[in-house]
Amino acid sequence: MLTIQKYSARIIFGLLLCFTAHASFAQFFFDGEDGYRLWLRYEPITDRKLAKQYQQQIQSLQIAGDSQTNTIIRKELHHALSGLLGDSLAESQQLKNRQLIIGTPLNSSLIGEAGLAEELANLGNEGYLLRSIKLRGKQVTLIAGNTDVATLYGTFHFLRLLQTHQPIDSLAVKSTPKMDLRVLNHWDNLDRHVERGYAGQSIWDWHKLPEYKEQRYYDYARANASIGINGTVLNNVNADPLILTPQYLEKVASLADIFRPYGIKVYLSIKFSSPQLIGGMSTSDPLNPAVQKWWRDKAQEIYKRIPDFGGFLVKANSEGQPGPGDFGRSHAQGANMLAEALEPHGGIVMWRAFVYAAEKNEERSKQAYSEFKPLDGQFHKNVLVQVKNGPIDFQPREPFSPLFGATPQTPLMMEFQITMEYLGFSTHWVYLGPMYKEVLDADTFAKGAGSTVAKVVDGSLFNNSISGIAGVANIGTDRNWTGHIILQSNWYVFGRLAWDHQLSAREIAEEWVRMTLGNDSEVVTKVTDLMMASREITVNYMTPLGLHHIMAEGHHYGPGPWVKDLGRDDWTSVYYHRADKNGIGFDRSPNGVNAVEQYFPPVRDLYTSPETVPEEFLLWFHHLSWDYKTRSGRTLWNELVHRYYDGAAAVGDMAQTWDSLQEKIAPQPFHQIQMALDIQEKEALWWRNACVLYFQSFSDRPIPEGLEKPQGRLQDYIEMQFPHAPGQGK
Ligand code: GCV
Repeated sequence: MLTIQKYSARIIFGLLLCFTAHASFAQFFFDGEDGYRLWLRYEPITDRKLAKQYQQQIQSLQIAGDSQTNTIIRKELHHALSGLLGDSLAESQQLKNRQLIIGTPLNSSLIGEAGLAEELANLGNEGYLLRSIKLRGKQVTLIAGNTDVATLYGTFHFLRLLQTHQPIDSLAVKSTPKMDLRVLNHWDNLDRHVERGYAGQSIWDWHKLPEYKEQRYYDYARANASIGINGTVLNNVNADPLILTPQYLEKVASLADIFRPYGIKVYLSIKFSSPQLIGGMSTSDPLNPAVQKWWRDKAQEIYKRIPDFGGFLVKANSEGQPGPGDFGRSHAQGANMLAEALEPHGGIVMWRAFVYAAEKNEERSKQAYSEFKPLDGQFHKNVLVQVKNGPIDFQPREPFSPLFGATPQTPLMMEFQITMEYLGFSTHWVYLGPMYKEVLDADTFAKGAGSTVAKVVDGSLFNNSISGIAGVANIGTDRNWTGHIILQSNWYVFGRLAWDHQLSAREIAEEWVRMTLGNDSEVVTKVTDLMMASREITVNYMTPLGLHHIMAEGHHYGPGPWVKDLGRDDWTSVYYHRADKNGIGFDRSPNGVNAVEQYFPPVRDLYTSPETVPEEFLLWFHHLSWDYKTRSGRTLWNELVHRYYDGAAAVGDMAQTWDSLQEKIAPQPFHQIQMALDIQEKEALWWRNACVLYFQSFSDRPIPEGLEKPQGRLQDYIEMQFPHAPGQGK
């Protein structure tokens, strides 16, 4: 019945669209496709031949064990298979032909018999095998791992194959995660405001916890488990000390209980001055024995409530946050004090390297390296230093941070931003897979060629005993979780790359499209192509050729290349682009602030000269004349303007391609994405016009031939105000 209603609604919608402009009818359609189900939709496989093949290959289930995780596996499989194939499958504890068998060597004798002992021995606690084999004369499919959670991961892998219409008749998959810690960082405040969040409020309803457990918490855990995310930092790095009070720890424990069977550990951001703020102490000096004891006691209190608590994330001596520097101590001394408190319980410290201070008198991009490189070797074993992908702050494009590769004795955790602080909030279609890959695949040359950032982060380059990656979440209470359905793919690609950074951005995009928008080949090809192009398009209309940090001040919404005269130079735009009548760009070569010296040769040498630096970083590392000849043969001015125009025009093309898919995408997602593209098109033009007019006021050169004049007056752009733009820091 529901299905009939759904399809009639689609037909009526289609008819109406024949007569009506697209913007006016969305509110009438409730087709259930509101984005809430993310990539776990399990829509019926309409290719009957394929559905039949799957049905023949899997005729019954045998799921070993009765732990909470086993129950989750059971429910997920029944839900998924009845959605995909229209039938729920019977479970049987007897071995049958064409059975799907799921278990560990401990809970399933069949897994023990399957001759997989050697392979299982190398899988660790999270890896899994998917195998098509003959067992006691029966043809079966196995999902095997050493733990229940590993088999949950294997189950989601198996379901992904079905959702993306892959063959399952001769499976020989072995999969282990490349990083140990695969963690989301929520910048969520206790009042539910999300710093740099654009998808509604925080999903944690602290007020109603611990008793009231929203369905969303379980669905969040499911979604994370489906892509292998195994940790979550619940609160903002600009931390509220109250999170460590008994009142809040009780709430944290209730979330930890929900997440545990999904293999997800809970972590907390802490305020370094908590001993003073909530402990009644007169100092938070990490070398003070009473302070050390306070943290030891606090750790004990936490582990009593949450035996598998993950540990602490710390933003210290950064952007006004307290830290060990306030007491004349180093970052290592601060981190180690916390590490000692957590160590007996198996917890870890993720200590952020995002530090820069006005009084340092050193260019901002260099400061994290200068601060942390000398501390290499001084951190305890259970400390990871968490480094943002680039040396400044999650810009649309940055070179990789020179810290990657520079600290052989200190495990470095990658910090990516999934939320779109500098990339159009939640209305710009920007798939971040290519950006994450660009950074992970970059070669640091720390130990010669092939020393990629990914190998630093996964611990293989320096044989670190622990490794990790964090993504600043883009999740909120919006029905579709991320404000824009396409941006769900950034949560997805983060998790998939955290598990296996060797996957390509394209294959992950395609997988996501198939699961989220459908397997129609035109949809898959066109949407995947749009996703793959989207990041470069945005770089072009926002910050081409290595420009950076030219967003509006504070909220970072829209262009603000004119921003100057703030409390600190390195918060302004003019500090970063340095446009004047002679040219534009930041000279970070040896003739300037010499940031290139922080990279290993030959990267250093490549970046040193404008002739050899990759053009996408030209103005990041060099200040060049407006008439400098770029690789296209155009002058720098003309090339810059062309990039802005190309970027803005490409959004119009994206919108057209999207429109061509109208018949093939469910009405709600289609319409929502269409409306977002309208906004993006408008804002891309805003970026183009404002930046070109502003930089023209220095270059004093005409708009290149063949391009229309930018619309509007520069002064009007400068005067635009958005006091209530979402996501601002408090
Ligand atoms: C949570 C940038 C953001 C801040 C954020 C900070 C950080 O500066 O604008 O909102 O604070 O990075 O990563 O700590």
